[in-house]
Amino acid sequence: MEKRPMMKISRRSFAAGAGAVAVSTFAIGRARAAEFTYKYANNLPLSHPLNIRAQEAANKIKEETGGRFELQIFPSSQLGSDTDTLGQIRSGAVDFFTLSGLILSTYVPAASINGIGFAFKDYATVWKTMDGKLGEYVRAEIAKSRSIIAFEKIWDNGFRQTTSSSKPIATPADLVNFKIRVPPSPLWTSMYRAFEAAPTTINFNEVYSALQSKVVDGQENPLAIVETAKLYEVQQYCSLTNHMWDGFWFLANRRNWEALPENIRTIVTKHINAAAVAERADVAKLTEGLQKKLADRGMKFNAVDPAPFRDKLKSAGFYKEWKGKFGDAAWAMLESSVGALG
Ligand code: X2X
Repeated sequence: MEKRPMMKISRRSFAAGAGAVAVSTFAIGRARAAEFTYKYANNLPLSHPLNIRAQEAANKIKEETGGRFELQIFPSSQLGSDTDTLGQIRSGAVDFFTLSGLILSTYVPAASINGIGFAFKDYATVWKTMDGKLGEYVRAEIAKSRSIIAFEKIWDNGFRQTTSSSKPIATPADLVNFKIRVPPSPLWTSMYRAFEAAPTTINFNEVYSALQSKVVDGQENPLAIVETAKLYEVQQYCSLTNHMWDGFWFLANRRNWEALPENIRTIVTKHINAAAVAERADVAKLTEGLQKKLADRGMKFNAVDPAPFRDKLKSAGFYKEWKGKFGDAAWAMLESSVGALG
């Protein structure tokens, strides 16, 4: 077969050709820039299952929308504290935000109802409740705000445990005057006041340094947070109080959400809700091995009998106070799932 003559290319035409390739590549690159780039903020470390599943969902959404929609994830309170970011999701400066209902309650009071102390005894009850009527009720209350909406499936934060740099918490007496950090939420402050503790409101992005500098002696969070936020470096004791189950609503700024084409919203909704359900399983699996892992890191664990703590909240009028705040109908919905409280 006759060989094709080698083409003689002048230096000038080679440069022009290379330049053309570069421009077209750039142009293609530009062409691939998403039509919709939305910002999602959260307060958790990149290593937490929430961020792992969120990134997986973002990749699936980009692929299924043919590159039209890009979800940019900003973990670890990069765009501001929870309090700041709640203002940003309301204004639309941020498009999505995962936030505990108890912190959201500063804007939507009903959203803290799942945080009632010792309400949930296990995960089966949590999901029956949050994927059922009470979850539906809270999302409807969030929608009434007009500026934000919540996706159907709440993400798992977990059952909260009490950590300390000074002592184990074994009975309610150990909480008296205990300097404990709480997230910015009236219910959290109210519960620790009922225990006669000394609660200090601190956003999560400042918790590590507050514990390190002994501004507070303790805090309370699920083991997955104690691990991924490395709180074991500044806390020596972990008391298994299981005093609250907490979750993260995946919130959207309503105006920015409704500006998306319906077919894009359908794809985003599908993958975000699927990610929430997968994250729940991840947190449960991660938590299984964490007590041993954290003990190996030097944390001292103690089991806790919840009954005296519940009795203390009852005698302090905590349950009565919050039944009055949430109203009889919402309280009845909660008790129909978890049993009589207080
Ligand atoms: O602030 C906390 O303690 C955290 C991370 O659990 C919440 O977002 C409620």
